[in-house]
Amino acid sequence: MSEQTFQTLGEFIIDKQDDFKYSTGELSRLLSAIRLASKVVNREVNKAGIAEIIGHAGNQNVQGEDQQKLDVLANNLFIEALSQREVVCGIASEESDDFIEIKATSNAHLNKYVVLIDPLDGSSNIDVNVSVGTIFSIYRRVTEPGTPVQLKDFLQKGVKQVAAGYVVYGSSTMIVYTTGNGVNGFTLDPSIGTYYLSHPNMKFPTTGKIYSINEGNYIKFPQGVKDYIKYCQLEEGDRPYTSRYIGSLVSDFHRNMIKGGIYIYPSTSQSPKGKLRLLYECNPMALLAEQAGGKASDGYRRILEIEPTELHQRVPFFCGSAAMVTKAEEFMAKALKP
Ligand code: P6P
Repeated sequence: MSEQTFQTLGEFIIDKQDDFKYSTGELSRLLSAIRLASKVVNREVNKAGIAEIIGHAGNQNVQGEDQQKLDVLANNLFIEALSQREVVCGIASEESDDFIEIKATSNAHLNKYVVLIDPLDGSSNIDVNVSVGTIFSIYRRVTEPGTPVQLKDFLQKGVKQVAAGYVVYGSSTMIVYTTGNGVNGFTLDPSIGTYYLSHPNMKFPTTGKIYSINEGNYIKFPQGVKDYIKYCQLEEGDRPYTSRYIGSLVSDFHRNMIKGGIYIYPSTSQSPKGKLRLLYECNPMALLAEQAGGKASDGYRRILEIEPTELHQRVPFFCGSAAMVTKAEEFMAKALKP
């Protein structure tokens, strides 16, 4: 089948615009801005090895993690692309301590969307040529258009997301996103810079045989997680499962959504809240998971119902095939019983 028969991302965004009540095209323009920035980041990621931009930028981000030069570049590219399209009034990023009020255009404060983004998740993988990703989450502001954007515009439950998605810069580059009507995946043809609808209506298999967790932290895990890992490894029924852990949330999530599986980043004795951030990692991935028929919790509570209290807060994260997440939750609950 020739490429021309595949719908492009641009055509898809326009076609789906009517899915929104009172659609004014603003969300379409927002998604197009993400599409554009992802192509530039893709180009930079793909030449990182030779462009003298790998390695550390010499700074640390709000998480105290070394910022890779590409982190900084990706952050700036997405902020620039989103600021110039007069649809966003504020941005919060893993790479920025506080949220950013958009003032690039005179009426930016009238815009109705805020975006939360992890511009380059898993960036420590860049120097070893392993796939990385961008994760984004989109909300309507809760404060009045025309007033300055406030923290409460960002501290919204995940169920309030208008759209969410990721870019995976892997063996091919894909955008996978939802606007609340299912999940669709688009693959970039880098030779012409066009994304084509390659994975329509993506669905998490209800169960699977892959578990993704950094077992190097085993001794620091809660007992329920230790018990679940042992369950996965037991020779019984359809087990033992396969362990696959790339160290890049977007890549582990993407593989599990296609093949079936569970990704777990639990609390540890060292990090009682886990490592992943609720607002720009767990909430968008949880919305995608649920829209694809999967499940996402902190081991006990639905991720999308957690009331945020701070911009960079962390939560434990169990996400993937619904039956597998439910089974892991059963072990977590059982371990709490006296
Ligand atoms: P660890 C990358 O830093 C990230 O946020 C996720 O993409 C990834 O799954 C996880 O952290 C890896 O963390 O502690 O296992 O190296």
